[in-house]
Amino acid sequence: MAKELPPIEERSLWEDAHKMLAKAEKEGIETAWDRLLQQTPHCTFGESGICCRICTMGPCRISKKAPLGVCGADTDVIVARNFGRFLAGGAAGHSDHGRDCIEAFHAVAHGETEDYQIKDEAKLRRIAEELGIAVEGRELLDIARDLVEEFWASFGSQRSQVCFVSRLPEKQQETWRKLGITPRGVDREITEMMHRTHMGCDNDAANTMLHSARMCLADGWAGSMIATEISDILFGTPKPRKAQVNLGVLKKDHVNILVHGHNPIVSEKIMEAVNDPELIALAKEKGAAGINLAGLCCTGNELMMRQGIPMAGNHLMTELAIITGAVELIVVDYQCIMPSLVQVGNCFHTKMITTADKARFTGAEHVKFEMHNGMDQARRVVRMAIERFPLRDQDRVEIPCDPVDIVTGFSNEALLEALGGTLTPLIEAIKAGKIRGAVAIVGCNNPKYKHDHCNVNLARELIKKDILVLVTGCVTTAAGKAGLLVPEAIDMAGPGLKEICGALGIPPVVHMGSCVDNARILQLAALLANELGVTIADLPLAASSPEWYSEKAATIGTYAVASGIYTHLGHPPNITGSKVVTDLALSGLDDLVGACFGIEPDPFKAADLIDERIRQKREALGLSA
Ligand code: XCC
Ligand code: SF4
Repeated sequence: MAKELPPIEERSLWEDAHKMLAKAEKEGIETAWDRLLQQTPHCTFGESGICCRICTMGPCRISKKAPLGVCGADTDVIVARNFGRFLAGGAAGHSDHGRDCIEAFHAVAHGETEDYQIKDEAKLRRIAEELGIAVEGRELLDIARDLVEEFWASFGSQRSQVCFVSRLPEKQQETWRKLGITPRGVDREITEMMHRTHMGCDNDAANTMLHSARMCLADGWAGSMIATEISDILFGTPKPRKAQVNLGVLKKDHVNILVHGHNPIVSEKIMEAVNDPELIALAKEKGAAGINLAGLCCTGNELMMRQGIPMAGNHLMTELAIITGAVELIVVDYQCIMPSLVQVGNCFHTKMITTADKARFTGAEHVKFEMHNGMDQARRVVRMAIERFPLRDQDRVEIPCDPVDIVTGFSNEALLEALGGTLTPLIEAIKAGKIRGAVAIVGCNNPKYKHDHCNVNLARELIKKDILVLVTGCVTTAAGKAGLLVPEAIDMAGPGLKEICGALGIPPVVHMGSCVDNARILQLAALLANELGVTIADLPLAASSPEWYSEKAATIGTYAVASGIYTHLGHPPNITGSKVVTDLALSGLDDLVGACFGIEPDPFKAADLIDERIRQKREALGLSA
């Protein structure tokens, strides 16, 4: 049992984190690392997934002495049910975010708001056409209304499959149909998971696992994909642009506002409000040089991808950002927001504002954002931040470093443009072995690891092996801070990758967005598979989430595997108490969907594991290893 915290340098890879952890210690402010120590050792029943709380004949814990729950459920059933519900939480999170995007799009299409507009008309028309909606000679809003209905239909169970399954190669659709895992409707699959895992329903672990796959596919190919496509339509499809990352993006002489959460619907309006000349004048009246906006986590990714707004930090940097003492206000929507931010804010003058009725925090102030009042509410929030500037104690402010430059904005549209309009140059580079494959490194931070050590080192090792790396979510900030998201990073890449990225003027590690934007990577995989006349499982692709923590990350991993993409995780989900479930995850799924999970905490060994997988896929395609 760990009795004390590791030294500060062992808790994070970064200087900005070290300095803020030292400041926290000096000022007696508790962080996630302190609380992890208090929670260690963790409950081993929970860790291996063999504690069942599904009914009140229990709770039941499985042991040698008591191998069955009161109802007779064994460890396999219990673990599969627990894991299914865990994944349901992740699918619900992304997909409810997607639903909020449809509501916004609905309001725009029906003229119910002036605060949101259609920014990318061409993308709206393109997607409508792709989904079989007539576009010729029709008004934009007419098309938009039809597209809204198409998206709503992917949430219920009105159709035999969600809309974007059509993006997959026919052969792969056939595999899913045979296995019975074609997702029918986002809400239907999540609800069915809750039903199946009620006491006395699905008591066959493998069968529950198959439904897990189907439900996660509904998230990837509908909930998340719809969120991404609508966000592009409403706020613009990302294009390559410069931005900056780390705590150095905060400014000592400015009013600093942080946006945290996931959905761009709130943060985009805050960004408009900070540029309002009246509010800038007010900030100056209060003694500030101006208003500075920075992002955290995924809403930070959304703003950075589209608008170049700087990123203050990823998941484990959120408490530390407040500890700079320079933040007037943090405005949040939902997901991955530690409740401790209220407590840390109370140690300073930092105010926390919540905006969604489904994510309120005791101790924070609630400013409800709705479609018809988004802009007014955003101005109100920015004004509150400005009013707090005079309360700041400048003697306690410490901005620990200078920001690092990055290039962001690689939507599939932008990637295609960089390639000259077709995938051919990329495919040729893959065939020639100059780019041996591609790996998406995605997901979170977890204080059980040295912060960002695995995220960064895995990316570094893979590009050395001529493997293109795509990043989203909290791995983005890690890669950015390590200097991997600029074209000059090709100097750290193998010769083939260096040549190709150098010719295209792109970094060897490409930022593709937030966590829902992993759907962009699914789409890219499908485009490549269709172009080559194979399935996604045949491609030299892999995914990895080295420092994951959330239900959503597990759901992403599961839809990646079910889509045919081998997925590495730094540590297993809480399933190790069941041999059936663990074997399925680590190998059995390979026979069914052509991919499985691999577990390895060491990033250097993980790079070899992934490299070996890519080697096999290349050989099967008749390409040099
Ligand atoms: Fe959350 Fe998306 Fe994980 Fe970061 S990467 S800690 S889920 S913010 Ni999604
Ligand atoms: Fe126990 Fe079965 Fe109830 Fe779970 S469902 S708590 S194993 S009796």
